[in-house]
Amino acid sequence: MNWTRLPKSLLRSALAALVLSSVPGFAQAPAAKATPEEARQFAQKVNADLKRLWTKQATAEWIKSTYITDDSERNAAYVNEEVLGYVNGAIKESRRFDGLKLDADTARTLHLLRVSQALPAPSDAKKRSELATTAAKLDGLYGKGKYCGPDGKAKCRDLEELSDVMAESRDYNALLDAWQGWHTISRPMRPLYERLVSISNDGAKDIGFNDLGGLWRSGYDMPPAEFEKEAQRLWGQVKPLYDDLHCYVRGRLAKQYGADKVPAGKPIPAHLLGNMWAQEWNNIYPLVEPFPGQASLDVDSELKKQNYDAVKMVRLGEKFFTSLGLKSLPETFYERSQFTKPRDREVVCHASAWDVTYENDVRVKMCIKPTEEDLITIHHELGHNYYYTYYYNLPVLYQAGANDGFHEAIGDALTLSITPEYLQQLGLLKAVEKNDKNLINLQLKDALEKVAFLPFGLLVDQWRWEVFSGRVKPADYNKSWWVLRQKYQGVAAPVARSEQDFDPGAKYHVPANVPYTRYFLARILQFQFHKALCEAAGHKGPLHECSIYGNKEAGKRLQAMLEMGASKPWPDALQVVTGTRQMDATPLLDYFSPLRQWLKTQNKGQKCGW
Ligand code: X8Z
Ligand code: ZN
Repeated sequence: MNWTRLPKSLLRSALAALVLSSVPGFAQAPAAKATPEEARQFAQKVNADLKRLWTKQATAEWIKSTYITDDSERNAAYVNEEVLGYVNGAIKESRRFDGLKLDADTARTLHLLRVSQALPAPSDAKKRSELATTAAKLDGLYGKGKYCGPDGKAKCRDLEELSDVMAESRDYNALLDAWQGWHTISRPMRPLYERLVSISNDGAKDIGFNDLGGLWRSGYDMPPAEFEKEAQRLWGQVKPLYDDLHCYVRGRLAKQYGADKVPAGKPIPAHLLGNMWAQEWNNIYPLVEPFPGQASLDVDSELKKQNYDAVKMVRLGEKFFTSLGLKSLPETFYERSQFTKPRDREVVCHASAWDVTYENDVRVKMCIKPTEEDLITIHHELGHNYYYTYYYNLPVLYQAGANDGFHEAIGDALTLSITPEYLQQLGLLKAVEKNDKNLINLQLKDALEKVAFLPFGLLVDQWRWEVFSGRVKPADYNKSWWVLRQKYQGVAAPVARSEQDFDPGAKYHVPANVPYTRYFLARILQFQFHKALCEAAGHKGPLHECSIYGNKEAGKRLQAMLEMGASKPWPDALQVVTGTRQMDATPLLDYFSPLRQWLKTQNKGQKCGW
């Protein structure tokens, strides 16, 4: 969950921030004149205290997420209260050192402390407790969400089952039923979410931010307003490519479902793209395959045929990392992880990676199925685990990504090296001849995952930032969500929506309060990493042909960045890998340049846009 630290990510982010103030042991008001040396000692003590407290918290959260009961929820809530109380007190006490000239590490540590929580609570104990309960309820509503048919009498289906329908069905009405069904689970979240926004905004103000969005945007080593512009700049770089992909896919969907259902020049109905949130479109590849009849890119059927089980898939993922000269994961990783969905209890299936003790007690929590999508997610999660495993010797406040987008990008960057040749070596694909048609097929398949995601990655927090700032009022929560989904993604709700609905809540990270811009950044950063690692590996030729599999030089370069954690501003970490200090979508655009040209010819004469 944090995914920059789930455990840190969700934990620290969402929960840890809950109990903010009034902590015994921390002075509430500035006392005697503080010195830089005191600040240094204070930072050290906070790191030591937090390691103990976060370990306690991650332990309780792990148990809760892998065994959801009233008891495990209550147990986790107790610990969260304790941690949140401590963190709030620590932030307040740290203000004694405002204005002092501190050494770089102390200053950075105190800054990281201040922005470490995604859900800050105000000082008022009653509000704090309401916030904690509200956050837990929202989490629970999502985790236990099920749809039992329009009349409530059908067999109840959870998100995993409904997502299978979204991925596999080509029946317009079956898709609509699954989509509408899942979107009913978030209706009861609306009043809770409204309270969450109001109280956590108070909490953010309490520690000196304009609102919670301002706090979230302060984690990027630049002023929040500048970061907002930075995100828009990156979006501007990739939007033309997204628009081309959108136009082509819409044309193909019109052939499948009819131009009355998918009209040219209009947004695409959100339930036809193979994914509950239309965030990644890889599941509809067979419908949009540019050159049918070419070599198959279907890895799923081989995984099933060859009886790949979860552990075998995870070992395969780990082998990619060790092929770069990175170390093996500790044996405890295999003993303690949750790889598959247990049959006898409720668990949180949304994939996450953890270091429970902040000392290399790394784990993943997943409900793995033998699909290519899950194989990719395994690499994504292992990217988090490898970050953990290389920075766990740092003080805990440095045990995080250079920024949260970095943490999300590591595993993904490696998956860009999962080429057809690599899959052939593994026996997961038949030989794919190198020719233009195969290349376009492959690039389109990649783009359905990587490029299609970009606007969604951006808009989730565009919506929350507006909600937190008060520009969007509760009476317009749902309307404003669809305005943004249309504006950025060019998708529309397949049936009329109203303010009875709360569609943002049907996406995990909203009720779980996990910031989302990290995934947008990661989709861009991973191509920068890939390009730089390919250069380190001595690759010559087009970027899309590079695989760093087995290359130790690339591994060394990556390791150097992982070991830094959050100890330096992110441009320093980016420089270690890429030699540059700016986030930049040019490598992504280079990677997809053959596809881009092909899309342009395909779309000629089409009515693109929406
Ligand atoms: O939540 C995740 C990961 C855990 S950090 C599975 N992702 C986002 C999502 O599922 O919405 C990865 C891609 C985007
Ligand atoms: Zn992640």
